[in-house]
Amino acid sequence: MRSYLFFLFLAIAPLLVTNILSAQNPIISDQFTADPSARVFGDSVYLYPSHDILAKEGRGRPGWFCMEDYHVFSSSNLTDWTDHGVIVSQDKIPWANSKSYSLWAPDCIYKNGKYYFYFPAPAKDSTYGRGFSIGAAVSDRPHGPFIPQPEPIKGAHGIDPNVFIDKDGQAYLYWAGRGTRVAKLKENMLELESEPKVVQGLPEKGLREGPFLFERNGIYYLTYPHVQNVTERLEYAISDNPIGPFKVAGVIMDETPGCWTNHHSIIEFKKQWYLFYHSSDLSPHFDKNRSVRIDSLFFNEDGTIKKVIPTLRGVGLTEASKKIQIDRYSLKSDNGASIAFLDSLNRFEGWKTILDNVNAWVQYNGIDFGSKRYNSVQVKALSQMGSTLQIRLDKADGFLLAELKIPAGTEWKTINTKVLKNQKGIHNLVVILKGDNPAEIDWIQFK
Ligand code: FUB
Repeated sequence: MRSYLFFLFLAIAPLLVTNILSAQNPIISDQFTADPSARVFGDSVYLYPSHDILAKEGRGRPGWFCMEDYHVFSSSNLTDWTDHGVIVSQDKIPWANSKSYSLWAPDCIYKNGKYYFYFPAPAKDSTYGRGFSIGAAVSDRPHGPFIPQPEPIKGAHGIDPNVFIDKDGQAYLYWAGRGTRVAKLKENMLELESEPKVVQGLPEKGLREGPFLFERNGIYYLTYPHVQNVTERLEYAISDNPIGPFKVAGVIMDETPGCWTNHHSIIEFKKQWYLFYHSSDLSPHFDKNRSVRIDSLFFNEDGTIKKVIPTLRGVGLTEASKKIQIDRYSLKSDNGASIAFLDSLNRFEGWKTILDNVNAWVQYNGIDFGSKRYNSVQVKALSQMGSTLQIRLDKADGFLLAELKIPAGTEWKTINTKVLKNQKGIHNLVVILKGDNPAEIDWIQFK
């Protein structure tokens, strides 16, 4: 009976810690997340990021990276993310230093009915060598529970593990450790089958870390953050072989202002390619507390990758019946439109849009009205002197969907207004300030 209850608990544990988040960029807004390794398992995307926390005396090294555990998140639409809770923590890894607060960038892969989660961590004693070792934890399900192996992987010293399984079933482990390294993995996915080799053909100068390999149409893309100038940018090299030699092919994403690191993964999901990366949206003045973003990625005819321009809007559709956070805009007017934190002391509260010039606007793309009837729209807004907003469809001079008056006051108000025409399908929205009095907007929602 006791063992039955134990297995029942294991089965329902992930449900108990589930937390559903709805987001644009950054996609996780209730905690810091970094180093995103995204994987498609079944018809969902699973996200295995690092989990940044703020170091303080007695917990990590203040001013530096600080991570004590890993969460896993999943989504079937790239907009609504479920947090399945902690899957591995530093005090549960038999070989790791339980006080290092250095669980850096992980990865996860599926093989023969099991999910293998790879992560770097400093070992608790020198038996395993100095610096970071790479370990694995195994589960029957993508969201765990994951059981860490008793020992790290022999011969894999460094950070940022990434696993690729080729069409013939051979698995390769890549990592960063005195150069970008690669070795074949044994069938058991837990031991190296070949001596680690330094990958040839990558830039010689400037720090390189976070390798991520994928294959498309017979081309092997080795993608990596690299400090070519001042901070990391995402670059790639190509080969006809997963172990190279590679040829540098270009830049995927330029340096991100305000965040020294970048770290990424690339997946194809429902016939679209996506780049997962990180920035410091929720911690603009301290770039060791990062946040994961997603943007679409496109290829040229010849297989080269088009540069990705980071957006706030991110990817996926937003249902009209949900709170539409227009501060994650797709476009905005040159003058009079800006964003700010709702509460600078609690940035997890998110952002607001500020319109303070007549005719200033923001545009939010990809709202799904489906086939429901929406008769009214609600706006949470604040205007000290009182102002008028227009909501237009698709473009700044598009159909006037609603006009609403925000009464003067210093408190946030939720204003309900009739929608002038019922909408169906997918549209963009433009929110425009009419008159001279500034307005702040938290969200918009159709009823
Ligand atoms: O998150 C800690 C380290 O920062 C990662 O391992 C690197 O890739 C960089 O993102």
